[in-house]
Amino acid sequence: MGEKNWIRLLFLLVLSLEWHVSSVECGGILYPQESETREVKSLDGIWQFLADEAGGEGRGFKENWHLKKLNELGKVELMPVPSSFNDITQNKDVRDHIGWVWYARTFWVPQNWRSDDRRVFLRFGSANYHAVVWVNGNYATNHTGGYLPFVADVTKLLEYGKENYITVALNNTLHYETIPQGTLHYPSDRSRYPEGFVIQGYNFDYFNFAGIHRPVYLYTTPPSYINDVTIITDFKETSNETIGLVNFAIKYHASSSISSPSALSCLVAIRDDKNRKVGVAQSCSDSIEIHNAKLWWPYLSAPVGEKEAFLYTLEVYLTNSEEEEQFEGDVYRLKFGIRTAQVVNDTFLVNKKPFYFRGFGRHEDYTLRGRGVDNVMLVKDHNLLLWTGANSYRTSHYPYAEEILDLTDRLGIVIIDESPAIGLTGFGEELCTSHIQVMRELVHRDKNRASVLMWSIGNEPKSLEAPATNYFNKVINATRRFDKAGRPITIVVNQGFSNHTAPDLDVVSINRYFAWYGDTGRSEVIKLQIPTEVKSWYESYKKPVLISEYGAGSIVGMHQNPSFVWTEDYQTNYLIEHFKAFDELRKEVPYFIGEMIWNFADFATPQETFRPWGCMKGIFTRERQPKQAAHVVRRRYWMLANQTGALCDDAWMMPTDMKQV
Ligand code: BDP
Repeated sequence: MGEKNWIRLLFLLVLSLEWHVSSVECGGILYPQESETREVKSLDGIWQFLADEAGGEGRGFKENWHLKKLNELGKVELMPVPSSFNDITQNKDVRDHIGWVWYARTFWVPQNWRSDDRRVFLRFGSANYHAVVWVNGNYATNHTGGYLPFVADVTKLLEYGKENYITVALNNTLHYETIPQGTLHYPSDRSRYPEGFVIQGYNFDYFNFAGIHRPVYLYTTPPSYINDVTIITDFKETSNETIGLVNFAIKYHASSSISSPSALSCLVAIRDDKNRKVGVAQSCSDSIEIHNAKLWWPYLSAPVGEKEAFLYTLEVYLTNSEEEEQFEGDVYRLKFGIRTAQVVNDTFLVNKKPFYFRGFGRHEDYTLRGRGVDNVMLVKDHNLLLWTGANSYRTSHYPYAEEILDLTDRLGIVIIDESPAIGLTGFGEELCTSHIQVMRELVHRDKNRASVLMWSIGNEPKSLEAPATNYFNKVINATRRFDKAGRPITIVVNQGFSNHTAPDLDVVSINRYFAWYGDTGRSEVIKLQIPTEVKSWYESYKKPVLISEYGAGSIVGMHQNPSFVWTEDYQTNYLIEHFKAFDELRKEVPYFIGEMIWNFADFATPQETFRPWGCMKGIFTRERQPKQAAHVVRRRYWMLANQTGALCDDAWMMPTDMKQV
């Protein structure tokens, strides 16, 4: 089947289902949370899994698999959720599968969830890339694009006090109009290729993991419920205190039993880390001033005596009574930080102070689990980040799990939040519509995150193609409309823009691999080429410049002196040469705003001949053990923390083991 027919078929399949807008509408995507009025039940665990025929439309939709039990249709595999499915089974066809796969499981819904004063929602943190969901054989929802959450009201689909059955059909194919893009190729010469042989091409170098990657929850709300919360913060300094300004807007759904939506009102309280009320309002949209406010400072940058990453809680009561104690409504609590991020005079300011990014590009990539959320890996990764002294990373090359952003909010790690738009080409209308939809969903999910301080529209588009500038202007303008907080916006580029007309970016982020892909092994060029490059980008676009990627691969345990490519020695030497170049630039120009190493850890790539198994540019191995370079990076990042920290206090600005060296 040709690619066009396949796309049409997918389109028709989806249209033939009752298209449910809940997943694309913005609202109702608050993270499931228990409260006085809400219950949460996890559907994570071991599901049944069946891969459909590879490459085409498969049998599942034609044969209505959603009306049957998966284990009656074929030999099912055991599949953990959350996880990518690729590395779990012993079956090569599953690892490399292209097309539909089916997941199913049973679950119980308690009898006491059946009542007129409850609604039940089903929420997926993400499923890559196209998911269709049924509950007890009835269509519930669908979502396209992966990496972002989607939710469906399943109140009427559930059987209460009984066993229920959920089925998910998931397709991992990428097309020219999806974000990210891909191509499908079906070689037809049967003397060379077997029936069903399909090749999925794409413009990225990471393994195309797929599966139900993030937690699946059922949660309840009252019939009238809090549907969305937006918090925008600012602050002002007086001679003796910092006053935090917290603007908030609550959206709610009013049940049909309420005489009028205006019968509902909001009681809002802000609580500090000791659960003390520090501000209140009686409105669903207002501004609260917090006296002696504590700001959210990035890791290792809080002024002496202040905490990093201070978080407040916005506590929202939706009520139809005046009294909090007797309210009949909903309660939701959201953590937030008071901080600002702006680009002013070519400088990136956090809380009105210059911020220098020292960090990494990363991947959600773990042995066996692929991109599946895993608390062990999450905590380990962030412990390693703190150990290096890094203050930031980019969610290259897609939005990361909400559970990860919970940690960065808590730890003060600044996030450049990237969309899954990688390697874009063509820049047609349909692609633009998908891209704007992804940005809408991304901003909606992450708009209240203390740690998210810049949006990245995408990575390494073919930006020299003439329509790119206009295309990106549309996506950027849409993103500015979505993010009422006005965070700065970047695109990560490795080519310029045609006619030197950059879209309306705030920061130019560039990926550069001098002495790796070009002048391989000649690290002496770095200290010339890096400053020349950064200055020429600034001259062209007059925007602050961030080096968002630079790096060299190394095979752990491989050494050679004088250094040689792929050895740990070369990786170390290559990074040190960059550090010298960055220091020169930092002395010379104000618009050079940061350095991010590619990559934090080694990660899986597709099977290819020029890489030994994966991308080996990590300063940690895929098992999260340090390579030689990690120690050198750590020295640099702690030194930078000392130079750029708001106020230096040697007692806390250097880990003890480093002071002894
Ligand atoms: C850059 C990409 C990144 C790659 C890296 C590399 O942004 O995803 O992994 O190159 O080649 O172009 O290692």
